Amino acid sequence: MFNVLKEVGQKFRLQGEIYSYDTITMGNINSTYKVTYMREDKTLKSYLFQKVNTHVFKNPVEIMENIDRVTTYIREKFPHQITLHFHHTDEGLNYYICEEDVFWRVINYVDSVTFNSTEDLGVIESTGKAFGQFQTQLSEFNGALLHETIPDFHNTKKRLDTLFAHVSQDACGRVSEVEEEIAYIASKRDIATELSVRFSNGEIPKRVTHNDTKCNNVLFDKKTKEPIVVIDLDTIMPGMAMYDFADAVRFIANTAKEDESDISMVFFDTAKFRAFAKGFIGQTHKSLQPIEISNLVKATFSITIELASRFLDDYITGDKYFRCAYPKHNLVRTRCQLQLAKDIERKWDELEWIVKDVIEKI
Ligand code: GN1
Ligand code: MG
Repeated sequence: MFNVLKEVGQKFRLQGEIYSYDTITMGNINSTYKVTYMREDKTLKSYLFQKVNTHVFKNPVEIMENIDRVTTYIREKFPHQITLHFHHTDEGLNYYICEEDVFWRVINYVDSVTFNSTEDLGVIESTGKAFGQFQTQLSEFNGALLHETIPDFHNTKKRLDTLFAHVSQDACGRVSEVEEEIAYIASKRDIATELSVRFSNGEIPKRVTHNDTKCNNVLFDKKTKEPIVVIDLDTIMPGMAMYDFADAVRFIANTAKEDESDISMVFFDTAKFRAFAKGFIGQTHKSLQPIEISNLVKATFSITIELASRFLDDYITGDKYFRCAYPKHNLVRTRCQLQLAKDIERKWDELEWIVKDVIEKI
């Protein structure tokens, strides 16, 4: 690995010699390394080297163009907002494709802390603020300038159609093992796909969205615990604002890990939901339309079913998309997300009431 990192560092004209490097295990798609250089004056400077998964991101150059447009826009319009700094090669590109067709990019490392989970409602509210602010900062950005890098990424209707098509093919002979899961998803198919259908019909505004709003995609200041910057801009595309809200609470309000195998530990925490809603809606209530605010809970349920379907689809088609740590990892992830969806369903009325209450108190 050292030699590869060295070659990549040279391409991006980084100064000094590699002093140390570590693999960062976060993320289910790309591979990330933190590489620290010692410069001539003996100071240390760290970078993130990322190997982009081109099986998932078929057009990585388009992704880099999207990222460039969005970060440049934010930097120009909000000069005090810290944005990610991508390095350029001699050819002026913010990526480097090495001989084996591996796609690399290099970002300045920001000294910070991230949370995979937290009990701190203040941090959760700040996460909501950070994603809400990201949404409002881009509210006047022309979405037509962005490539749809993964078409239909959060098109829940298409995701479920794909799942059921693969269920009938049963290419890996795994369907009999997951009949219960499939039956539950089938019973929720209409309600979970409703918003995506209304979005396709043009009833729901098309906005520039982040599309992967897990709380570990916000960097926080180590001391003040204030958000510094929203990261992981790979999936910035036109989409539904409420799905950004939804994916965030799906992750942050789960009392267990996203891939917890003991599903008796999986619940949807309403206090965490409230804290995130307070932060997010506080930022966005002026720019979002009533149709968006009134569907936040439905969006939360829908995206949870969608992710369960994506994990399940990957499981029955042979685990080609999400990185798996063990053979049934995608099945475990599916069951965990379905358990969460069931708890969201049970608490639906209470969650609707919380959204109303949060809005009244703004
Ligand atoms: C993937 O790799 P990561 O953690 O950034 C996935 C998201 C899922 C998430 C589930 C491009 O994101 O959509 O919500 O896993 N990203 C892509 O953990 O498919
Ligand atoms: Mg991501």
